[in-house]
Amino acid sequence: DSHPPSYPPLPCLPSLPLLGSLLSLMGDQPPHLRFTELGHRYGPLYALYLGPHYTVVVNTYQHAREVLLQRGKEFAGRPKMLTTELLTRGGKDIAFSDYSPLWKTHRRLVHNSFTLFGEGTTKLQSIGEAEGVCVRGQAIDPDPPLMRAVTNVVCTLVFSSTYQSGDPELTTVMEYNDGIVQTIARGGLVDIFPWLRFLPNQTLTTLTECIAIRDQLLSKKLEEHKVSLISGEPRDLLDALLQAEQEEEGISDDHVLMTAAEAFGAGVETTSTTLLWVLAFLLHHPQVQERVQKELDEVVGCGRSPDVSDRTHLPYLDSVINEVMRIRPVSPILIPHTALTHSSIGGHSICKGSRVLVNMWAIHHDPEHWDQPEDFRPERFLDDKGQRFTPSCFMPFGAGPRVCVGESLARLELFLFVSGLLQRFSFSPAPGVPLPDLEGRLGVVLQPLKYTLTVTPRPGWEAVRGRGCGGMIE
Ligand code: HEM
Ligand code: PLO
Repeated sequence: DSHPPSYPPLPCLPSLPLLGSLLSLMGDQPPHLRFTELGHRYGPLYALYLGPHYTVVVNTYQHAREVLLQRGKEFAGRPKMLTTELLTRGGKDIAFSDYSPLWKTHRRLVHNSFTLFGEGTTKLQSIGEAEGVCVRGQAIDPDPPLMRAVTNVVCTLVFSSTYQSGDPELTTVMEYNDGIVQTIARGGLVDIFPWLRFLPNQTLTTLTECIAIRDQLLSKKLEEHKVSLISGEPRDLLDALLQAEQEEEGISDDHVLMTAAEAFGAGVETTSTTLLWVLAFLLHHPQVQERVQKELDEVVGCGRSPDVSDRTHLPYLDSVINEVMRIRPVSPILIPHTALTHSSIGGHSICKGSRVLVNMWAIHHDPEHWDQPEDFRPERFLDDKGQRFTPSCFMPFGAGPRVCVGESLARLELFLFVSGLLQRFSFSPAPGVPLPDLEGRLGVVLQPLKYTLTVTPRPGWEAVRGRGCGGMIE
């Protein structure tokens, strides 16, 4: 298949030498909304130039299925971008690594290790209790305590360590992480025109500093693990990777570090962001919160914490989590894909090396597939018997060869956190403070803007402080 198939080319946005179609993208609108709107003007499948890079934008479920599933392997490449090359030491990770044998190995190792240490074992069971979030009735910013709780879970799986609130190492982790999130791969100009790195550039300075702090912390963890590793008895993901380094060809310390760091970064950022969206929507929809709590009271009661085995009996809770991931996908345009060979989408030829952006936002808001897509309606994910129902055009984790490796872990974590929180607490808007903005801001993930809320222990849970809770204030 060395020749492009002879199908008609795609409609292409107007483009200038050097700049490409960047003029059409200028404005305040975040890319996922802009791409959706351009789809209304040019048709749902079109191409544009991001600087020199020919980029295809996919806005419908049909075409996304071709790219991710039917011809998933042909579109499983990743472009090289300056910021992610810096972050991953030249693609020695999973998410930003091009299609390669090592990418496959890393996926398998992370997947197996999460199955071993996360899902179905006791390591995660206890998070509901250990990380329960406590408060007194004043307005608080839910971000730091949620972030700490989620960081601890992921830290347990990756490094076997947990942090008390106020631990300086935890503060360091949260700070460098935030710095990376603010500067990495935001469709920023240095990723389009790498020569801009030779001019003074605040994004790159911040990113480089944060990466240096991350590297120092990681090297320490790596050395500690190397000393204490017992062959055949991995304690966590880092052990599993180190063991693979000894047994398999081609894995270096750099690969181990980058893959562990990425699982850590992805685990923390995505889960905490989704939880913030859940709480933001519950503040707007108090009746949804009440219905989740009613379901929890009936199925779990208040004598014990919800655990994995309750999940099948809590379909409404699941539908709320799904509806949040539909209406505000944390990764609205996934990660850019590239065509590894000449291929086609929707009967149009796509040349090898083309970049492909799958606009999951447009798919999750497509009126062809969703009735009143802008409304928050968890019942979409239930059938008429109140049982789970998942429309196939719901793909918050992507699909195919590049599907999120953390999907089942993420789902389990979201379930344990949301059920644990709503069993014990009610969340309401702080008096006199506006409801959270629901537009959000697109960085490397789609985050809600900062907001505050009040937390009230539910009847029976007033004395919950002092029972090992994480501490939402204090
Ligand atoms: C990739 C979503 C949690 C690790 C992805 C992609 C999406 C996604 C959309 C890109 C798929 C593509 O490019 O086609 C989410 C969501 C999460 C979540 C919505 C939680 C709500 C996690 C967690 C981990 C993780 C907990 C932990 C390790 C990864 C990795 C990739 C990835 C390593 C890259 C896969 C590859 O390129 O082969 N995720 N994710 N994610 N995710 Fe997640
Ligand atoms: C988050 C900040 C960390 O310091 C580094 C990091 C690693 C992996 C990235 C993650 C960040 C953001 C969310 C990403 C994840 C890989 C897959 C995930 C992009 C940058 C998503 C949602 O696609």
